[in-house]
Amino acid sequence: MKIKYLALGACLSIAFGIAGCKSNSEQGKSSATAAIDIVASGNPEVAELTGAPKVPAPVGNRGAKKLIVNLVTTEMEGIIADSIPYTFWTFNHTVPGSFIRLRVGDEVTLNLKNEASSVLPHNIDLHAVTGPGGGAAATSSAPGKETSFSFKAINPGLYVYHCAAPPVPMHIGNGMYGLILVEPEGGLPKVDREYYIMQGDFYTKASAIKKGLLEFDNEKAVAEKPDYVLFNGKKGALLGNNMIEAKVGETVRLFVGNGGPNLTSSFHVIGEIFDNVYLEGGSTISHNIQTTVVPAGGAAIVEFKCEVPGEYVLVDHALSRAFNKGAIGKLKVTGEANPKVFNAKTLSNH
Ligand SMILES: [Cu+2]
Repeated sequence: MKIKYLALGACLSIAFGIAGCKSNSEQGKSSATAAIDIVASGNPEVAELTGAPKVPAPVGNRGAKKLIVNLVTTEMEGIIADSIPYTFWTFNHTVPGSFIRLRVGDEVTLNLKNEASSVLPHNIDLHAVTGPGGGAAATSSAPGKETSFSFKAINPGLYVYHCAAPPVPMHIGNGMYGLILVEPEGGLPKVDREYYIMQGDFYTKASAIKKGLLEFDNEKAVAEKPDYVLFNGKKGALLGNNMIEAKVGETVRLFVGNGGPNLTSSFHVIGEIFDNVYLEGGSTISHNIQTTVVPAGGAAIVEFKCEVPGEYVLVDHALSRAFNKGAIGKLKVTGEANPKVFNAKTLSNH
């Protein structure tokens, strides 16, 4: 009798499990389909864009809008580590490129200008875009030229964008990537602090043109053996005076992306546990996660409350990358000690 009930229970839970899965996937598709019919109102406005680790203001409760996103592609010298210059290729002069923040139903006109001083054509493939190449062919821009296309954001999530001009690994390897967030209707839940962090792997060799300058090394890239693995395009971008900050009692949300071009990140904050992770930047939220996978060309949103003051180390937990190649940063949490949660005791030496 008992066994019969157990079997019946198992059958029912399997049946409901399958039904649940089905309705979830259908839900995702139908919400994207429904988003096509959301009316974006008002005159077009220029979108607020920010450089890492800052993010634009949350969308909150606003309706869908018409937005203009202006991006410029550049080839420029910057510092990769310890005063060492490197020829970066960028969106809006920074690595990663500007953070773009939308809501579902927004209608975006994306203007891409390739600076006249560029040597090569550039373009943009936004993973948030439904359409051929994510916009890559539509935005292919020769030096000095500007292109434009429009799209409607129909799937919520945190997405990577990158240059897709050939050779693509070289354009990405030089820093041509960034994040675009599409918030759901009503916005993401409010938190106290939000930051933009993007990992990338860099392959370098001495420039033949200028002494001391480093440039992209294709052989190392093909072998997937980077010299640097960095957060926000520079060794120490999140260390010293550049640490990100929070106070005890605050909730922190990190928008974490990985430009690659090659390595998958094992993103971890030493001494913290992620209360929430939007897995792969999508709509499934997992809880109590120690380390989350951020694939090349992918993202994750992590959230945690800061209960104890101190310095928390952000790493790619493939730790040689953190301690030998630069994938390390810090979050500084200030405020009252919280001995109920953490209490360090000094013992005598006897
Ligand atoms: Cu490019």
